Amino acid sequence: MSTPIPLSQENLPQLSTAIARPTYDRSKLKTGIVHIGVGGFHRSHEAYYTDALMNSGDFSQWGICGVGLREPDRKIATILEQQDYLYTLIVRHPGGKIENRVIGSLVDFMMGIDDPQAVIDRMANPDTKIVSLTITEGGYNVDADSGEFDMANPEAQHDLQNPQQPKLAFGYLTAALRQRRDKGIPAFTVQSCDNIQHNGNLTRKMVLGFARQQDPELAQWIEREVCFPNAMVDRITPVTTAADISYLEQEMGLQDQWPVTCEPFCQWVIEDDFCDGRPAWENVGAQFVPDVTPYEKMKIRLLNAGHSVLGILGSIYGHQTIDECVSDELFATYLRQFMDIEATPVLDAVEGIDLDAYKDTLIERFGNPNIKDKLSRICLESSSKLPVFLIPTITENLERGGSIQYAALVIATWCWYSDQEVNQYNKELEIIDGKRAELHQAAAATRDDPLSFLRLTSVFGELAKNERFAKVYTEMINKIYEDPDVSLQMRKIVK
Ligand code: CS2
Repeated sequence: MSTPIPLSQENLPQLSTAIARPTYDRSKLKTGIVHIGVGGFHRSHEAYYTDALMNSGDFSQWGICGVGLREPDRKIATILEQQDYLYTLIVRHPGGKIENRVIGSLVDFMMGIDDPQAVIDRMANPDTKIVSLTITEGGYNVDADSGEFDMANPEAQHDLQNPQQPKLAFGYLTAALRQRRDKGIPAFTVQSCDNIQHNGNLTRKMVLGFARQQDPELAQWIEREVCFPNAMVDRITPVTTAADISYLEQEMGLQDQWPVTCEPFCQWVIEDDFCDGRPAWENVGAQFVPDVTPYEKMKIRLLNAGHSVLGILGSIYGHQTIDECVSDELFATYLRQFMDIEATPVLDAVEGIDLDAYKDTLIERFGNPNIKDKLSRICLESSSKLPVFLIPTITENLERGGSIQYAALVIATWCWYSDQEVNQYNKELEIIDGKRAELHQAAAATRDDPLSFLRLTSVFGELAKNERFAKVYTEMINKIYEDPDVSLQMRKIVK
């Protein structure tokens, strides 16, 4: 077999015809979007939609400049630069069909730590109309007790003292908006693409929380001028593996150092609230609606929470991936009943959406055998995810006297998981969580105090004080500490 062709602008014409590629002239692209957090999800979602729009003919002003704020972003920065900011999206269908597409909408990448002023200048450039973010649920710097911007974070203090050398996204946004105001340039839109309910409102709250500390007048200007649209984002995007890279090399003759694999399903529901123009993403499948609330709640409480249910229970049981979980009948039944009995009764109706059909689709998507979505990715940063995805369902069910046991078992299992950090076969779990030490410490005290884990109010709020929950949870804790085979408890719960 011949040597694979390295991905670059120059080599595009030589690629196999089985790989779709940009049909537009990338050299004509201006940077209209600056994006912080160029992970797999940005590349399978916003950059994908924007590339599709460019292929449809609307291409010149919406090129994307990626920004990395931290040292671990250097790897993607280096690879993208070597590949002229091109990468391959490998869309894997459940039946085995694969679509390969080189995405051309990214046109530049900057590392904040190398030259923060250059990033601020790029954001402040009048060509930039939108600064978008995927900084993960934990990246919003929310103080868990007050719900306000956490000024106690040393990086926030740093940004306060060093406005032109920020570390946090909020420091950058504030510095760039100040520059625009001072130069009479209209404000850009700040667009969150993270999985958080009312992600735009939260972003506004955090930007204003920081800006008020630094410059109250600027904060007033931001409040008046900047739009923060809320949006629901969706596309399952597992972590890229060595097998994805060698698939392209061996079967497509293409050498791409960091492609992205994803499922065919893709959804983006956005509130049409942009202060300096926007791409016509509706022409390539995005939906603009007056209020995203019901859509985001449905997605977070069913898809993301469903993932977490399988992720925590499946990890302890010894499953490796989401599709492996749903091909196990007990797990599939448990998931569906969690969705029907606990998540759905506390959801609002979504006009035009059949919730039963949505849940059927979710189970099909989770079952896609070609998307090997690892449970370690699902459980990554659970301490930021569960308070958003799962705990509100429990709290609302407690208020209305609804069922709580499906979710309670997940929390009790998470305690054992955090305490032991192995699965039931004593195999070490891959745990990446900013609160790992705190979770471990709280969970390790369980034998003396069964509620010790639940008393972590920064994660669970006041759940430990709810008598009904505490009782159900304690019984489950006792059982799991007797025998960590979670299937025994799951069998008792499913109907
Ligand atoms: C997952 C999400 O990480 C998680 O918890 O549930 O990354 C999920 O795959 C995406 O939200 C799908 O849109």
